Amino acid sequence: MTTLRLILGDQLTREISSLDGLDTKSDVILMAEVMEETTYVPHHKQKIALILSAMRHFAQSLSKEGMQIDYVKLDDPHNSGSFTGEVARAIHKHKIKQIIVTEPGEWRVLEMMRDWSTLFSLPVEIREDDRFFCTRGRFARWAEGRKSFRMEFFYREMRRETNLLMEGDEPAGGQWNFDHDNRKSLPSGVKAPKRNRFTHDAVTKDVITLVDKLFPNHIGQLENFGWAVTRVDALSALHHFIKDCLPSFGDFQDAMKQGEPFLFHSIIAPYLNCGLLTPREVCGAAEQAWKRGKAPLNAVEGFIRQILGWREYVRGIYWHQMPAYAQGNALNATRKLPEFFWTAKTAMNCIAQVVEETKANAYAHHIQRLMVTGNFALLAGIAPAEIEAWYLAVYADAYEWVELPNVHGMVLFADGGLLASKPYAASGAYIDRMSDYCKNCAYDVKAKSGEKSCPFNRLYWHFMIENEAQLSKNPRMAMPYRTLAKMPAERRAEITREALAFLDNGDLETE
Ligand code: FAD
Ligand code: DLZ
Ligand code: SF4
Repeated sequence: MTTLRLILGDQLTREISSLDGLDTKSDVILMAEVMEETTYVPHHKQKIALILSAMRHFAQSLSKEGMQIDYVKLDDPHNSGSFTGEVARAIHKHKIKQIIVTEPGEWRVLEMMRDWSTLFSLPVEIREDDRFFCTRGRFARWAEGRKSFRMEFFYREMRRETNLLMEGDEPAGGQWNFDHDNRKSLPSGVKAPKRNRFTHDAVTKDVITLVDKLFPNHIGQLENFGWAVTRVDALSALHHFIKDCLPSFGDFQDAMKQGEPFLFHSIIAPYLNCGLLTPREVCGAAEQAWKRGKAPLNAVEGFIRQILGWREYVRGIYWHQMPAYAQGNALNATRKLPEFFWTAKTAMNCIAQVVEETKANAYAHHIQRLMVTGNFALLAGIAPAEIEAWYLAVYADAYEWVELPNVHGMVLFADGGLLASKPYAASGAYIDRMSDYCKNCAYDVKAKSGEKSCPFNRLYWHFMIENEAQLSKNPRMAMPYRTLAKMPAERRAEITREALAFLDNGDLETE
């Protein structure tokens, strides 16, 4: 019986469950570059190039192992443009009797796959994606009966279950979390290490030419494309991080510096998410660095928590809550996304820097995403769907299962507090403390009112006023609401006037 095994662009690992039990003589592996996936949001050019080049390299490596690959390129004149269309063509071409696939990372694609059995009158086996530490069933058991979910408790269970950074039943170093040692701003003498980026082979060059031709209007530049597109190079990126960056990862995890897009971050999320690296090997490598005395515990714990904790937690929430999750809008945010999220043309230096770096690298680190662009979207009341589509498009690591909970839950509080206990709202003072952006800005971060006052200051109090009914009862918001309660009515009116002037008329440069 001829079996079709479909491998998606974010399933590029030899261990993917859809390959279990493969019969190299009779089975056909389908990999398809399709327009639907390259355009369902206008992905960054580097993201498309990374996925297509990694897909082509992966297909070559499977082919060398003697597997039968049906690889469909984006510019193939017969390409139907969708997964469903390509599966249909493959069924016809290879006289397929059953389909095996690993569950996709996005609800949208799962819905598509669920129709295939009826559509093609064939058995379709959708297998679990066992690359994650926590299965969907395991997360559902953890979530059962809880009104709100908190990452920290989930993370401790994951530590116990995986035995990562454990000494018997106790966490290594006697604490689960070393964040009080982290979160430093970058002192002037500390230099970020030079990062190893990768040169383009013939396959990548072809893909870059194709992407340039087909997606001229998508955001981003391809000149400085430096992503790894093979497992060998992704492993080399991991080892470079463990050796040169991990020791300082914890200390400067939250720091931002103009002209230093990567600092001590790993830049491996795109590889984890498309399958070139596995979370188990990454966490294992970090733990080994600590065991060998090459990296301190605060750094290693902080790093492992991002993967074993946050990454698994947001995936759990995505699958537990979808499809309703995407529809929530707890703070009734309705504004359109300003054009400067695409162009970087704004007098707000922090936003301009982050958007420029995003365009150049398809990358921004967590605090830039959360506390600069995310914080702005929260304070300005940008409609969830608008800003979610932006995040899904612009980062090389963006897939809905990980992007949506981060944006909808962590950044926008649009789930009403299911994922985070309070909104991460902050005024300009936070950005000033953690970065050097403010000293190069047309706005004055210390000013609370007036045309030149930092928009984050104006929008922060406007956000508190606008959402008073919803948020003032939250015990974790007691501090700002105590201050607001003491504010004279005239000052409240001034805040509203000035915030609306900014939101409705644009900032200094765009007026
Ligand atoms: P590092 O800072 O080196 O962290 C190590 C790894 O931990 C990352 O590679 C990633 O796999 C994991 N990780 C860290 N934080 C998170 C988190 N909050 N959720 C899930 N995994 C995490 N991450 C994505 O992979 N895809 C996304 O689409 C995405 N969208 C985001 C949107 C917003 C608004 C925010 C605030 C965060 C988002 N993140 C996303 C999480 C995080 O910002 C990125 O994983 C990280 O910046 C990637 O860079 P890095 O590999 O250098 O990470
Ligand atoms: C993101 C992406 C892009 C841009 N292009 C393709 C593609 O052409 N073919 C493919 O198989 N996968 C692609 N992907 C990744 C898919 O969007 C991803 O597999 C689904 O969203 C499920 O997570
Ligand atoms: Fe951003 Fe305000 Fe600082 Fe300017 S002053 S960089 S707008 S936080």
